[in-house]
Amino acid sequence: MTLAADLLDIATRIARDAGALAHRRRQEGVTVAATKSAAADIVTAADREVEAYIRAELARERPGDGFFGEESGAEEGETGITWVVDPIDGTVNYAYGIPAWAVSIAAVEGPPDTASWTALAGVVFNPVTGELFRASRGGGAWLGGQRLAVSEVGPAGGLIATGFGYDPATHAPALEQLSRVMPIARDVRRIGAASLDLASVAAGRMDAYYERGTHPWDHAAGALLVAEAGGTLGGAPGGRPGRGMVIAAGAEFFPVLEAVLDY
Ligand code: LIP
Repeated sequence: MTLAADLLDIATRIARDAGALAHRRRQEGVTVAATKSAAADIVTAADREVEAYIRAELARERPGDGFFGEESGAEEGETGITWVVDPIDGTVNYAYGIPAWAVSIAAVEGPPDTASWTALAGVVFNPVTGELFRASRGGGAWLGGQRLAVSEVGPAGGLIATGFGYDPATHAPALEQLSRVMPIARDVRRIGAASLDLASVAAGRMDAYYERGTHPWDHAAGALLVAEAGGTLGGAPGGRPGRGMVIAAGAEFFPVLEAVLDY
């Protein structure tokens, strides 16, 4: 078994168990534990518990690896592999009971920085629908037994997912940008979980996704899904996905979207 396949197996098992735990906690009732960057940016007790569970399981399976998680921070490892984890991506959906949230786990090689890492394995699991999207470097992107491929955009334009983030200062420019996107869009979706938006692009359910302000744990696994499904990814002009921007689409539609974003 290759290293990437081995890491994918570990991520898959842990994401399933972590998702089941989060789902159970959701059914018991959710409490907001704290706010983070803004009043709308919340963390629930379940986010913390589920991340602690994932971190402990990873430490048991692969003791020398690094860890980079949304709720409990970063720890360098000594193997060159870092786990990038969002225990509950789409926390606001989770808190409201909207069934669009996911456990996102990626294993990356190299410095734990979106500008230079190489993603080896990634899993995005929605415990409510039971859908588990997975990819390993060179091994394709999969949903169950179905190999995923990005879509080709028809004459009606792209079905484009986006998000607006929690920083109010970015909302006016984001809306202005959206007005430039509409002419190339069949329609727009704001689902509220970047990992699921990216998984949807990989599965051809969405033609494209873009968003500024997301964190590495929001898009690490999803970006690998898109790449392994034959899609194109970008960030700041000419760069890789990062805080400044994440764009994901099929090869033909990518430059069309990138041009109108004009960021
Ligand atoms: C969320 C993202 C979403 C974005 C939100 C937030 P969280 O992640 O998935 O796309 O619009 O601002 O970053 O906070 O639920 O893990």
